[in-house]
Parts: sequence; C-alpha cells; structure tokens
Amino acid sequence: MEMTFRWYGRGNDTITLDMIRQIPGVKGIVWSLHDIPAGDVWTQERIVDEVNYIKSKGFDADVVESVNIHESIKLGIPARDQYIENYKETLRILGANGIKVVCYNFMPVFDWLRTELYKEMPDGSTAMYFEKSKVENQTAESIVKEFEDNAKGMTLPGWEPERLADLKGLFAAYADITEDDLFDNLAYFLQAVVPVAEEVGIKMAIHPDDPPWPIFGLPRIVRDEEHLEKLLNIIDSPSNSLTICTGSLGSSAGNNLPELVRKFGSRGRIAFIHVRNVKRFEDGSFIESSHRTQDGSVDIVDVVRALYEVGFTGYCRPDHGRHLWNEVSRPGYGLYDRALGIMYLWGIWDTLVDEHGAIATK
Ligand SMILES: [Mn+2]
Repeated sequence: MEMTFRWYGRGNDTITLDMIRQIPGVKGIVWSLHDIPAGDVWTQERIVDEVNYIKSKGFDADVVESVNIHESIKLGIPARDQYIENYKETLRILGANGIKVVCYNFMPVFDWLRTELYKEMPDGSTAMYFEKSKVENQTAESIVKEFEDNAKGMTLPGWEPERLADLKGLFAAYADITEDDLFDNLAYFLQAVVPVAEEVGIKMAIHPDDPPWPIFGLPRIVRDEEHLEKLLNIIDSPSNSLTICTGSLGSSAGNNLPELVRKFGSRGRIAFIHVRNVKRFEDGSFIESSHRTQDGSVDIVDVVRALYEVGFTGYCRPDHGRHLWNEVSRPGYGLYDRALGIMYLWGIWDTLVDEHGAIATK
C-alpha cells in the first residue's frame, strides 16, 4: 500500500509540500490542475510543470484526482464525442508523464454535497455535516447558495461557479435522464477511454457517489456493491477500476466496507482507496468523524485488515478530516486531522505487518 496525500497546488492550498513531507510515510501526492475547466485538454507543459514540482519535493505524482468529466458526457448529448476525444488526449499526455491512476466521478451536477461545512462537534472541532431532512425539504438553489456563502472564500472542488451558475438549466437537462440512461452514458465513455488508458498504463478509478443516494431527483449510479459490480463488468480490465471511498459509501448503512474491500480488492480492481470515517445518525444524516473506528460507523480497523488480507499494493489517502486547533483550511482538507488519520492507518497496518509479515509490494 502506498500512502498519499491530496494537495490542491501552489497558491491553491493552505498546506505546502514541505509540511506534507513531515507526515510519516507519505510517498505520493494526489494532484490535479484545478483551474482547467472540465472538458479541456491538459497540456504537456502544465502537466510537466506540476509533476516536476511535486517530484522536486521528494514525492511521486502517480495519482491524479480528478480529471473531471464534461457534463455533456454524463448527459449523453452529441457534443460528448469531442469532449471524449479531449479526455483521451489528456490521458495520453498523463500516461507519457508516468501517471498511473486517474480518479474521476460520474455524478450529475454535484460532485458531493453537505449541508454544513463547519458543524461544531462536542469536542469543539468542526466537521462537514449532511442533514438529510434539510436536503429533502429545501430547494437545490437555496442549498447551493448557503453552501457557497459558508465556504469562507475557499473554492470547492467540483463546484465550479461557472457551471453551477445555470443550475435550473442543468436540472432541466437531466429531467428525462434515468439511472439506466446515465449508466449507458458511463458505459459509452468507458468503452472509448479505457482502451487508451490501457495503452498508456493508466488505471481509471471511479469515485462513488457522495452521498450514495439520489439527491434532488438526480440519478446516481455508483452507490453500492451491485452498482460497483455492474460498472466493472462494462469492461473487464485493470484500467477500469475503482476508487473505494469508505466515507462516501459508508454514509449508507447498507454498505459493508470491509466486505467491499475484500470482494473487489481480491480481484485487483481497487486502484485507489480513500479512508475516512463517518458517523451515521438514525434519521439518515451523517457527520465526518475522526478516523478512529470507535468515533464513527465504519470499522476502519477491519477496512485496513481487509486491505492487508487482499495484498493491496495500490494507493491510499486519508480522506476528509475535521478542522482542529483553529486551523484555517479548505473544508475537510486541513493538515492536522488528515495527518492524525494517516498515523492511525499506519498503526493498524504496521501491527498487521509485524504480526503476520509484509505483503509483496510493487
Ligand atoms: Mn473520497
């Protein structure tokens, strides 16, 4: 297992690579070119510049999260073919520069959604919170406005203002799209890009829906074991792989994360894993808790044990953390709690290795 850390780039993150270097055992940086609009080709020049900077600080740049997918591809409208060509071109350039994994998602309109970015917890820290009844009872417009107003000036990945400006138009475009349609559009995309990914040595790794249920009537197709199985069957190739996100999938009580890791990990189809915990409440709401098993609803100890058991040699990163000790950071992406999370994961992993021996590493 290779430990990585998500970083938003120079001038776009409160955290520097020099800080990340001081977290034990972090080998790679998960990066993206956040200023490039979804659908545009990433140029060789920009990619080389970013990869070289990351490498100059002693990290590898093997994982990109994300190369976002243009809405026309999700909608399945004719304009998609040009955007798919652009996506293939980006993959070719990334592959030529040694990138191994591209994380992406296929969620209509919203990449992820919470109702509060800084909800206070009993210990005084804050964390991202999703109140189910609020999403069910408020309009998308009012939730989005509140969300953006509360971001404390931070840009939110997947929440490009230019795209969300026409929320009504986007919703209208999806009005007739069923889950089957969306799945067909995903299959069309994968059939086009996976052969290119294979050629250039990249694993495409889809991120599950967050939260893993339909919101505002929009279709959602990456929510549970059945969905994951179905999408892997579109093309049986390591270049059609998964990003397992224990927090996203774990927000739904029906998902047994250690079981999913054992099932898909033993088939070599997990390229990347986001590990974080989430505390579910009886009304379907959830909050992003510390990584510790006892603090949330996901058995993180067993998730790590499952990774060990399947001989996981892919990439892992701590996912969202709480905001601690008055740290000002991107929502969910502070330094402190993610660093604590890494040490928790290493504690479990190193104990397993100590007791049962090292697994083969790449
Ligand atoms: Mn995630």
